[in-house]
Amino acid sequence: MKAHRTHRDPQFAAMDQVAEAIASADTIMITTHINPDGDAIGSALGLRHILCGLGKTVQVVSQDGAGQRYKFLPGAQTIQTSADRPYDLGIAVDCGGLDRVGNVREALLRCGKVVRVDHHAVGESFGDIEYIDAQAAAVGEMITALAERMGASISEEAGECLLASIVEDTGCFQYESVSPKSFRICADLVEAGADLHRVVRNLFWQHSEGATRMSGHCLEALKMECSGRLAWTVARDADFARYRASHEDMDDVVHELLSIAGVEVAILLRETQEDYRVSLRSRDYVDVADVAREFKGGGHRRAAGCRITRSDSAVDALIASAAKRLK
Ligand SMILES: [Mn+2]
Repeated sequence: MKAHRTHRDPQFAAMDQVAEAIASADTIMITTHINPDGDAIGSALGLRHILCGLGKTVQVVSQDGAGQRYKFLPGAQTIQTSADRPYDLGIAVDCGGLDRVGNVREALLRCGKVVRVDHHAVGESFGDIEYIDAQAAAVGEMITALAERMGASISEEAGECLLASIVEDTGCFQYESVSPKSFRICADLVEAGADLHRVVRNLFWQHSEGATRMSGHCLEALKMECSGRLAWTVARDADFARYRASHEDMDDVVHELLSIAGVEVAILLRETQEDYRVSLRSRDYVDVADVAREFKGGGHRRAAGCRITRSDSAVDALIASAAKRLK
Protein backbone atom coordinates (compact mmCIF):
# COMPACT_ATOMS: atom_id res chain seq x y z
CA MET A 1 0.00 0.00 0.00
CA LYS A 2 1.23 3.45 -0.83
CA ALA A 3 1.23 5.99 1.96
CA HIS A 4 -1.57 8.53 1.78
CA ARG A 5 -0.53 12.03 0.91
CA THR A 6 -0.41 14.47 3.76
CA HIS A 7 -0.99 18.21 3.77
CA ARG A 8 2.77 18.68 4.00
CA ASP A 9 3.11 17.09 0.57
CA PRO A 10 5.22 19.36 -1.71
CA GLN A 11 2.56 18.99 -4.39
CA PHE A 12 0.02 20.66 -2.13
CA ALA A 13 2.46 23.52 -1.52
CA ALA A 14 2.90 23.95 -5.28
CA MET A 15 -0.85 23.72 -5.87
CA ASP A 16 -1.44 26.41 -3.25
CA GLN A 17 1.08 28.68 -4.98
CA VAL A 18 -0.69 28.11 -8.30
CA ALA A 19 -4.05 28.79 -6.65
CA GLU A 20 -2.70 32.08 -5.28
CA ALA A 21 -1.36 33.10 -8.68
CA ILE A 22 -4.76 32.32 -10.22
CA ALA A 23 -6.60 34.25 -7.49
CA SER A 24 -4.57 37.39 -8.13
CA ALA A 25 -4.89 37.25 -11.95
CA ASP A 26 -7.78 38.58 -14.03
CA THR A 27 -6.53 37.53 -17.45
CA ILE A 28 -4.93 34.14 -17.99
CA MET A 29 -3.32 32.52 -21.02
CA ILE A 30 -3.01 28.75 -21.14
CA THR A 31 -0.60 27.12 -23.56
CA THR A 32 0.78 23.68 -24.28
CA HIS A 33 3.27 21.79 -26.43
CA ILE A 34 3.64 21.79 -30.20
CA ASN A 35 1.88 18.95 -32.07
CA PRO A 36 -0.50 18.77 -29.10
CA ASP A 37 -1.89 15.40 -28.02
CA GLY A 38 -5.08 14.69 -26.09
CA ASP A 39 -3.46 15.38 -22.73
CA ALA A 40 -2.17 18.75 -23.94
CA ILE A 41 -5.50 19.91 -25.40
CA GLY A 42 -7.72 18.15 -22.84
CA SER A 43 -5.90 19.54 -19.81
CA ALA A 44 -5.60 23.03 -21.33
CA LEU A 45 -9.31 23.19 -22.16
CA GLY A 46 -10.31 21.57 -18.86
CA LEU A 47 -8.33 24.22 -17.00
CA ARG A 48 -9.89 26.91 -19.18
CA HIS A 49 -13.43 25.82 -18.21
CA ILE A 50 -12.48 25.74 -14.53
CA LEU A 51 -10.89 29.21 -14.63
CA CYS A 52 -13.80 30.67 -16.62
CA GLY A 53 -16.03 29.28 -13.87
CA LEU A 54 -14.00 31.36 -11.41
CA GLY A 55 -14.80 34.49 -13.46
CA LYS A 56 -11.40 34.80 -15.15
CA THR A 57 -10.78 35.93 -18.72
CA VAL A 58 -9.03 32.93 -20.25
CA GLN A 59 -7.46 32.20 -23.63
CA VAL A 60 -5.93 28.91 -24.74
CA VAL A 61 -3.09 29.49 -27.22
CA SER A 62 -1.51 26.56 -29.06
CA GLN A 63 0.96 27.03 -31.91
CA ASP A 64 -0.60 24.14 -33.82
CA GLY A 65 -4.23 24.72 -32.82
CA ALA A 66 -6.27 21.83 -31.44
CA GLY A 67 -5.64 19.07 -33.98
CA GLN A 68 -8.56 17.53 -35.85
CA ARG A 69 -8.87 14.63 -33.43
CA TYR A 70 -9.62 16.92 -30.47
CA LYS A 71 -12.12 19.25 -32.15
CA PHE A 72 -14.98 17.43 -30.37
CA LEU A 73 -13.83 18.71 -27.00
CA PRO A 74 -15.99 21.49 -25.54
CA GLY A 75 -14.24 24.82 -26.12
CA ALA A 76 -11.84 23.52 -28.82
CA GLN A 77 -13.13 26.18 -31.23
CA THR A 78 -11.89 28.94 -28.89
CA ILE A 79 -8.22 27.94 -29.21
CA GLN A 80 -6.02 30.53 -30.91
CA THR A 81 -2.66 29.92 -32.57
CA SER A 82 -1.13 33.16 -31.27
CA ALA A 83 -1.68 35.54 -28.37
CA ASP A 84 -3.18 38.93 -29.23
CA ARG A 85 -2.71 40.71 -25.89
CA PRO A 86 -0.69 40.55 -22.68
CA TYR A 87 -1.97 38.40 -19.82
CA ASP A 88 -1.57 38.62 -16.04
CA LEU A 89 -0.74 34.94 -15.85
CA GLY A 90 0.53 32.33 -18.29
CA ILE A 91 0.10 28.62 -17.57
CA ALA A 92 1.96 26.01 -19.64
CA VAL A 93 0.57 22.48 -19.35
CA ASP A 94 2.28 19.20 -20.31
CA CYS A 95 5.50 20.95 -21.37
CA GLY A 96 8.79 19.28 -20.38
CA GLY A 97 10.66 22.48 -21.31
CA LEU A 98 10.06 26.06 -22.41
CA ASP A 99 10.97 25.28 -26.03
CA ARG A 100 8.08 22.81 -26.18
CA VAL A 101 5.56 25.68 -26.47
CA GLY A 102 7.00 26.60 -29.89
CA ASN A 103 6.28 30.12 -31.07
CA VAL A 104 4.01 30.86 -28.07
CA ARG A 105 7.23 31.23 -26.06
CA GLU A 106 7.47 35.03 -26.42
CA ALA A 107 3.84 35.56 -25.41
CA LEU A 108 4.26 33.24 -22.43
CA LEU A 109 7.33 35.11 -21.21
CA ARG A 110 5.43 38.42 -21.55
CA CYS A 111 2.85 37.23 -18.99
CA GLY A 112 3.06 38.83 -15.54
CA LYS A 113 3.75 35.43 -14.02
CA VAL A 114 4.43 31.99 -15.52
CA VAL A 115 3.27 28.66 -14.12
CA ARG A 116 4.33 25.23 -15.36
CA VAL A 117 2.02 22.26 -14.75
CA ASP A 118 3.65 19.05 -15.91
CA HIS A 119 4.07 15.33 -15.28
CA HIS A 120 7.30 14.61 -17.16
CA ALA A 121 9.82 12.91 -14.85
CA VAL A 122 12.78 14.60 -16.52
CA GLY A 123 12.21 18.09 -17.78
CA GLU A 124 13.82 21.45 -18.10
CA SER A 125 12.75 23.80 -15.33
CA PHE A 126 11.02 27.11 -16.24
CA GLY A 127 8.49 29.59 -14.93
CA ASP A 128 7.91 31.31 -11.58
CA ILE A 129 5.95 28.41 -10.12
CA GLU A 130 6.31 24.74 -11.03
CA TYR A 131 3.63 22.23 -10.12
CA ILE A 132 5.13 18.90 -11.16
CA ASP A 133 3.85 15.42 -10.42
CA ALA A 134 5.79 12.70 -12.22
CA GLN A 135 3.42 10.11 -10.72
CA ALA A 136 0.41 11.61 -12.49
CA ALA A 137 -0.67 9.56 -15.51
CA ALA A 138 -1.80 12.75 -17.26
CA VAL A 139 -1.84 16.48 -16.61
CA GLY A 140 -5.64 16.14 -16.51
CA GLU A 141 -5.23 14.36 -13.16
CA MET A 142 -3.22 17.29 -11.82
CA ILE A 143 -5.73 19.89 -13.05
CA THR A 144 -8.57 17.95 -11.40
CA ALA A 145 -6.60 17.79 -8.13
CA LEU A 146 -5.88 21.53 -8.41
CA ALA A 147 -9.57 22.34 -8.96
CA GLU A 148 -10.52 20.26 -5.94
CA ARG A 149 -7.81 21.94 -3.87
CA MET A 150 -9.10 25.37 -4.96
CA GLY A 151 -12.68 24.36 -4.20
CA ALA A 152 -13.56 25.17 -7.83
CA SER A 153 -16.43 23.27 -9.36
CA ILE A 154 -15.87 20.97 -12.33
CA SER A 155 -18.54 21.43 -14.98
CA GLU A 156 -19.62 18.77 -17.43
CA GLU A 157 -17.49 20.51 -20.11
CA ALA A 158 -14.41 20.63 -17.88
CA GLY A 159 -14.96 17.01 -16.87
CA GLU A 160 -15.14 15.86 -20.47
CA CYS A 161 -11.88 17.63 -21.39
CA LEU A 162 -10.03 16.33 -18.34
CA LEU A 163 -11.31 12.79 -18.86
CA ALA A 164 -10.09 12.95 -22.48
CA SER A 165 -6.67 14.01 -21.22
CA ILE A 166 -6.43 10.98 -18.92
CA VAL A 167 -7.98 8.51 -21.38
CA GLU A 168 -5.49 9.57 -24.04
CA ASP A 169 -2.32 9.58 -21.93
CA THR A 170 -3.15 6.20 -20.40
CA GLY A 171 -4.14 4.60 -23.74
CA CYS A 172 -7.58 4.09 -22.20
CA PHE A 173 -6.26 2.94 -18.79
CA GLN A 174 -3.79 0.42 -20.22
CA TYR A 175 -0.41 1.79 -19.14
CA GLU A 176 1.54 1.24 -15.93
CA SER A 177 1.23 4.96 -15.15
CA VAL A 178 -2.41 4.30 -14.15
CA SER A 179 -2.83 4.46 -10.36
CA PRO A 180 -5.77 4.03 -8.01
CA LYS A 181 -5.83 7.83 -7.93
CA SER A 182 -6.37 7.90 -11.70
CA PHE A 183 -9.59 5.91 -11.28
CA ARG A 184 -10.78 8.02 -8.34
CA ILE A 185 -10.21 11.19 -10.33
CA CYS A 186 -11.98 9.74 -13.38
CA ALA A 187 -14.88 8.65 -11.16
CA ASP A 188 -15.19 12.30 -10.05
CA LEU A 189 -15.09 13.46 -13.68
CA VAL A 190 -17.74 10.96 -14.78
CA GLU A 191 -19.84 12.09 -11.82
CA ALA A 192 -19.41 15.67 -13.07
CA GLY A 193 -21.05 14.57 -16.31
CA ALA A 194 -18.13 13.49 -18.52
CA ASP A 195 -19.15 10.78 -20.97
CA LEU A 196 -16.45 8.07 -21.18
CA HIS A 197 -18.04 6.35 -24.16
CA ARG A 198 -18.23 9.61 -26.10
CA VAL A 199 -14.59 10.40 -25.29
CA VAL A 200 -13.36 6.92 -26.30
CA ARG A 201 -15.46 6.95 -29.48
CA ASN A 202 -14.05 10.33 -30.50
CA LEU A 203 -10.45 9.60 -29.57
CA PHE A 204 -10.08 6.03 -30.80
CA TRP A 205 -12.92 5.08 -33.13
CA GLN A 206 -12.70 7.76 -35.81
CA HIS A 207 -10.17 6.37 -38.27
CA SER A 208 -10.76 6.95 -41.95
CA GLU A 209 -10.73 4.01 -44.33
CA GLY A 210 -7.48 5.32 -45.85
CA ALA A 211 -5.81 5.62 -42.46
CA THR A 212 -6.70 2.02 -41.66
CA ARG A 213 -5.38 0.82 -45.02
CA MET A 214 -2.17 2.80 -44.58
CA SER A 215 -1.74 1.36 -41.06
CA GLY A 216 -2.07 -2.10 -42.61
CA HIS A 217 0.51 -1.20 -45.23
CA CYS A 218 3.00 0.01 -42.57
CA LEU A 219 2.39 -3.03 -40.38
CA GLU A 220 2.85 -5.41 -43.28
CA ALA A 221 6.29 -3.87 -43.85
CA LEU A 222 7.38 -4.04 -40.18
CA LYS A 223 10.91 -5.11 -39.38
CA MET A 224 12.01 -7.18 -36.40
CA GLU A 225 15.44 -6.73 -34.81
CA CYS A 226 17.33 -8.05 -31.80
CA SER A 227 15.77 -11.55 -31.86
CA GLY A 228 12.25 -10.16 -31.91
CA ARG A 229 12.64 -7.70 -29.05
CA LEU A 230 12.52 -4.60 -31.26
CA ALA A 231 9.93 -3.92 -33.97
CA TRP A 232 9.91 -0.90 -36.24
CA THR A 233 8.36 0.44 -39.41
CA VAL A 234 8.24 3.56 -41.55
CA ALA A 235 5.20 5.55 -42.69
CA ARG A 236 6.39 6.95 -46.03
CA ASP A 237 5.65 10.49 -47.11
CA ALA A 238 4.35 9.37 -50.52
CA ASP A 239 1.94 6.88 -48.90
CA PHE A 240 0.24 9.61 -46.84
CA ALA A 241 -0.96 11.15 -50.09
CA ARG A 242 -1.72 7.80 -51.71
CA TYR A 243 -3.94 6.64 -48.83
CA ARG A 244 -5.21 10.13 -47.92
CA ALA A 245 -3.96 9.58 -44.38
CA SER A 246 -2.42 12.08 -41.95
CA HIS A 247 0.50 11.75 -39.55
CA GLU A 248 -1.93 11.76 -36.63
CA ASP A 249 -3.72 8.76 -38.17
CA MET A 250 -0.62 6.64 -37.56
CA ASP A 251 -0.63 6.89 -33.75
CA ASP A 252 -1.95 3.35 -33.33
CA VAL A 253 0.69 1.72 -35.54
CA VAL A 254 3.36 1.93 -32.86
CA HIS A 255 1.00 0.30 -30.34
CA GLU A 256 0.30 -2.52 -32.78
CA LEU A 257 4.06 -3.09 -33.05
CA LEU A 258 4.38 -3.15 -29.27
CA SER A 259 1.52 -5.65 -28.99
CA ILE A 260 3.61 -8.34 -30.75
CA ALA A 261 4.57 -10.98 -28.17
CA GLY A 262 8.21 -10.61 -27.14
CA VAL A 263 8.61 -7.03 -28.38
CA GLU A 264 10.06 -4.68 -25.76
CA VAL A 265 10.66 -1.62 -27.95
CA ALA A 266 8.51 -0.41 -30.84
CA ILE A 267 9.52 2.41 -33.16
CA LEU A 268 7.48 4.24 -35.78
CA LEU A 269 9.19 6.62 -38.18
CA ARG A 270 6.91 9.13 -39.90
CA GLU A 271 8.63 10.50 -42.98
CA THR A 272 8.20 14.21 -43.67
CA GLN A 273 9.70 16.44 -46.37
CA GLU A 274 12.59 17.30 -44.05
CA ASP A 275 13.10 14.49 -41.53
CA TYR A 276 11.63 11.53 -39.64
CA ARG A 277 9.21 12.11 -36.79
CA VAL A 278 9.98 9.26 -34.39
CA SER A 279 7.59 7.62 -31.90
CA LEU A 280 9.12 5.25 -29.36
CA ARG A 281 7.25 2.89 -27.05
CA SER A 282 8.44 0.26 -24.59
CA ARG A 283 6.66 -2.55 -22.79
CA ASP A 284 8.44 -3.27 -19.50
CA TYR A 285 11.88 -1.85 -18.83
CA VAL A 286 13.55 0.21 -21.57
CA ASP A 287 13.50 3.96 -20.82
CA VAL A 288 12.63 5.29 -24.29
CA ALA A 289 12.69 8.91 -23.05
CA ASP A 290 16.40 8.28 -22.53
CA VAL A 291 16.73 7.15 -26.16
CA ALA A 292 14.74 10.17 -27.35
CA ARG A 293 16.92 12.57 -25.37
CA GLU A 294 19.99 11.26 -27.21
CA PHE A 295 18.34 12.70 -30.33
CA LYS A 296 17.18 15.96 -28.70
CA GLY A 297 13.66 14.66 -28.05
CA GLY A 298 11.86 13.77 -24.86
CA GLY A 299 8.84 12.15 -23.26
CA HIS A 300 8.11 9.45 -20.73
CA ARG A 301 9.80 6.14 -19.88
CA ARG A 302 7.31 4.10 -21.90
CA ALA A 303 6.38 6.66 -24.57
CA ALA A 304 8.67 9.24 -26.12
CA GLY A 305 9.48 11.00 -29.37
CA CYS A 306 12.16 12.82 -31.30
CA ARG A 307 13.08 13.86 -34.84
CA ILE A 308 16.01 12.48 -36.81
CA THR A 309 17.60 13.20 -40.17
CA ARG A 310 16.04 11.38 -43.10
CA SER A 311 18.99 9.07 -43.70
CA ASP A 312 19.75 5.37 -43.25
CA SER A 313 22.65 6.18 -40.91
CA ALA A 314 20.38 8.21 -38.61
CA VAL A 315 17.87 5.34 -38.52
CA ASP A 316 20.68 2.88 -37.77
CA ALA A 317 21.94 5.09 -34.92
CA LEU A 318 18.42 5.33 -33.45
CA ILE A 319 17.86 1.58 -33.58
CA ALA A 320 21.32 0.92 -32.13
CA SER A 321 20.57 3.30 -29.25
CA ALA A 322 17.35 1.43 -28.41
CA ALA A 323 18.98 -1.98 -28.99
CA LYS A 324 21.80 -1.41 -26.51
CA ARG A 325 19.22 -0.94 -23.75
CA LEU A 326 17.61 -4.35 -24.36
CA LYS A 327 18.36 -7.12 -21.87
MN1 LIG B 1 0.98 14.29 -20.94
